Amino acid sequence: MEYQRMEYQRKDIDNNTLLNLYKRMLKPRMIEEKMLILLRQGKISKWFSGIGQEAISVGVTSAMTAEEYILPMHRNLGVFTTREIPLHRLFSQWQGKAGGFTKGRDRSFHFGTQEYKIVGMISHLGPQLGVADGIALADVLQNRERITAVFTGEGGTSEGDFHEALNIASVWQLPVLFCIENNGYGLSTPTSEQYNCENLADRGIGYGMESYTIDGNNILDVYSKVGELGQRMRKKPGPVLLEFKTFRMRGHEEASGTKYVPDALMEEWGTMDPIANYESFLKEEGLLDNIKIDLQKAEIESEINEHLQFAFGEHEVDFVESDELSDVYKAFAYTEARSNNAGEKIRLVDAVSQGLRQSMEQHDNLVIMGQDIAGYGGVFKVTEGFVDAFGTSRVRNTPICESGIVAAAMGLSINGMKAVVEMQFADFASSGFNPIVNYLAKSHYRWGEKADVVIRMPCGGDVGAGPFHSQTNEAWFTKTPGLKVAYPAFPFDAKGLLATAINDPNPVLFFEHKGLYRSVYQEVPTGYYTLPFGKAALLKEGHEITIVSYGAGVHWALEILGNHPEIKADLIDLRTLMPLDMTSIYTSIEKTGKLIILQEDSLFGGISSDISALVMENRFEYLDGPIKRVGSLEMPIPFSKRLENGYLPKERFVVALKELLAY
Ligand SMILES: Cc1ncc(C[n+]2csc(CCOP(=O)(O)OP(=O)(O)O)c2C)c(N)n1
Repeated sequence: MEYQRMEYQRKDIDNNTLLNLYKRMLKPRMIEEKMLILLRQGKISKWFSGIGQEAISVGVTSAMTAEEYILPMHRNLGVFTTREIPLHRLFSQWQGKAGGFTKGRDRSFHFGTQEYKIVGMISHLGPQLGVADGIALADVLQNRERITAVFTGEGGTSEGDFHEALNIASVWQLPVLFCIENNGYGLSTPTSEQYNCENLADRGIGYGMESYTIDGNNILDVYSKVGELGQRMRKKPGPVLLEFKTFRMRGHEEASGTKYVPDALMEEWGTMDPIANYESFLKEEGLLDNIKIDLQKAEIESEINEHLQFAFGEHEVDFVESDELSDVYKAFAYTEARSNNAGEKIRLVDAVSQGLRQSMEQHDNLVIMGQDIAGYGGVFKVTEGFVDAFGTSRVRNTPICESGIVAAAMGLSINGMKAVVEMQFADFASSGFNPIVNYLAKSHYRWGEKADVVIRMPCGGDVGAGPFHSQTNEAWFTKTPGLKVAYPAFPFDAKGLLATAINDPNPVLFFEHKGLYRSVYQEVPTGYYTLPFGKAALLKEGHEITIVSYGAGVHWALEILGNHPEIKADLIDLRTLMPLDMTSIYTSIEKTGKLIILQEDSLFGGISSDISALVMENRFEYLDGPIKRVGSLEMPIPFSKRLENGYLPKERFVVALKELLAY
């Protein structure tokens, strides 16, 4: 085929580098050609092709230093090969074998590796853009002169995550290279149905950032531009948006074909193949001839074959339940810290604030992020005065973008820091739900990467705040393996559990009941201390019945028991919901034979249902009556006081308690 001659400008690039760039593009191309054969033979399951887009992956990666993070997508094999990952590891990864990067737990390019400073995508595409922000922020805070590059297709730019990540990077002036690979189609959707502006790079103006449109098939344009930008961004941090124009020469994945792509377009882009054109250029420069090309190809081919044999020889991963379960969380050895200081009587909100402040003193790599948390001190004033103590680098006001900030917290963790994110109200975690349940929760299981992030969740009703400022949404998270969930009811617990949550490298959702913030007082040691997760507290002892609750429910139960001294009950405050202390519940049931569980949230699908099921399965023979669950009604939480009282379970609880006692 005749190749359209592309304009190559070698500038001051030496011959060695010119040839290296060629070899680096050839390698992913040849691997892909091999994979297409294996796919037809049924030896691999799926393939997302980057054929025709190699110049972007190779050009960007070659212009970066080995310690700088890259966050690639599903068509960026050239990133992995340019970072010189041994091919057999990639082959094992694609075959789901143990020698890959995920022990068979995730497919294709869905993995990261700290060793090669690559953080792979999750399927949801967009969240990794915010992760790049966090990685870059960690570099800036630790005065490392580095850039971070993150990739997205043009389809992915339609996600809100794209907007959030670019906006954050610009507001915070983070050294992130946002690389859009505009390859014409997102699955079958052409660009005309994806966005309505001429160039995606033009969006840079709206975000207040520099941006460029680059011929993504021209390796020297890519390499030179990224090299030049990188040099500047390392010295003077700030984001840049790059739109690489290219084309997807094969189907979205191999099975889906390209019927919907006009032939003329395929032909036109076929003449702009990044490797064939570059080959012609190197021949003209006198650096390459057919003999050298054949030699180069033979060398790569034998490397591919040798590594393929190795990967094919590896065993399939066996299912060992304990191995799978033990990798869901990073191992964390709880160490107890005690405070011998005399206590002072403080409110729950003060205890959270104190705990957070003392953790900031303990960990100088801890960063807090949230809306209005800096000078203003947060809407509940938990971080009041923190800026004076720790500065605005570590106590960061954020734009209103929960998803982007949760993703950025993950990026901080990947790059060696700790993060606490304050949701202004727990209700708004829905806007950051995707990265919490898909990114934070699954990273350790997928590729062994911790998510050292605590998300503070001011939650709860009985405050007359209506459907969007009163929810207690812990059940959204207790359902998701990989997350821990704390829900203290008292100042002493809140302070100690928060310190532990921050020490723990796993993601923790930390629920703080707004109704308790300023109504519950307790004597709390003034110094730093920790409390263990998974240990419930037995607040009252009695032989007639076991009451299990957490959060505000504990106080409702205490009030009712206070009004009814004739009821002899064990009252268990769970304190953390994941891990859940079933042992304390079982011990109590063995004594009382009756169980009632009180939760503030609407009943269906909540933790009380699981506690009930577990007791039925494991302590049925001790029960002297049916287990009772009491929760709010199956409806959104209403605003006006009478409606809210009707919704909440407090009054139904007394009735159910008496019924069960009389059973
Ligand atoms: C949130 C989400 N929605 C939909 C999909 C399904 N999906 C996977 S890739 C893709 C197309 C992506 O297009 P683009 O970002 O342009 O990248 P390209 O595949 O063209 O490289 C779609 C729709 C997904 N993975 N995640």
